[in-house]
Amino acid sequence: VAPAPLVISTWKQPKANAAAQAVLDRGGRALEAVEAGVRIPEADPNDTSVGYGGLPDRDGRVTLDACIMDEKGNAGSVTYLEKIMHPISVARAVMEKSPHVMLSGEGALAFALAQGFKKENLLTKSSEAAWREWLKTAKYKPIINIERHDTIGMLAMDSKGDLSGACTTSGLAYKMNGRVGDSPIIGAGLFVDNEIGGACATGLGELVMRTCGSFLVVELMRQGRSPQQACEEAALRIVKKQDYKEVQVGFLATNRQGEVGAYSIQPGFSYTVSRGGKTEVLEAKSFLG
Ligand code: SD4
Repeated sequence: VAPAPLVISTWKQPKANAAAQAVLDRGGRALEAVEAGVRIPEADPNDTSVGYGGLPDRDGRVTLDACIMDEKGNAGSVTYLEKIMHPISVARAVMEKSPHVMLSGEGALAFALAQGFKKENLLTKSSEAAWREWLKTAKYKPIINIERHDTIGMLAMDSKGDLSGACTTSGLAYKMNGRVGDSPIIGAGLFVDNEIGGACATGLGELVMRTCGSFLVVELMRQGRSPQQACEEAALRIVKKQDYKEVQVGFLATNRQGEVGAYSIQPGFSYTVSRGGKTEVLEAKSFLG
């Protein structure tokens, strides 16, 4: 199989992959592809873990985290961004049009508005209803493998063999107000090094942040591990030190040769691979599988 073009994403994301693939098919950059790809779940009100329709924090606020990295090692990120449907595009604007890597909260929103993004209400009726229902017991227990389409992390390789990645989420439902997860943190939720490969993570961000998960996967590949071996070792690093029994973390990675690896703690982590005109949803091997 030719290594590129290639699109891989966390969870079952055939529509997102198709949007990214379309960019690569017309010769576009991997960066353009991952942005176009993850904008699909961001705009989907039925995806309750990303963008519009995302479940709110415990105060009823939808707060979004996203980051993006290109083949030159440039990076952009937004955290705790409210009222903007496409945080990934704001992250890209931070990367390309600001002197910074990460903007947060009100500052990120002001920057987005100055860049021409529009303010929108992202809390759908059904997400609001779910939150009101949750308030009755108000027990915080992150759910494993939410509906099998969750936070999206996406990596793409274009026809030049260049790699880019994107990650976007509304974070964990009913998190504390102000909580930021792994997804917008370069090296935790996403890392790309064009010389080696790229990795992204999904699941309970606290576990990923404590181990710089995606950076670790890329560094393990640098030391000679295959993407599969690297994802497994990064997950093992987590289970050795942290309480993993009832939570999920999944890693997904590719190297420059276009080999793909995925591994999770709990069974049920699916991922989507598009290459050579074919898209497949696969289930990762898991520690407890
Ligand atoms: C977070 N890692 O905010 C995200 C959530 C996620 O699958 O990936 N859910 O911690």
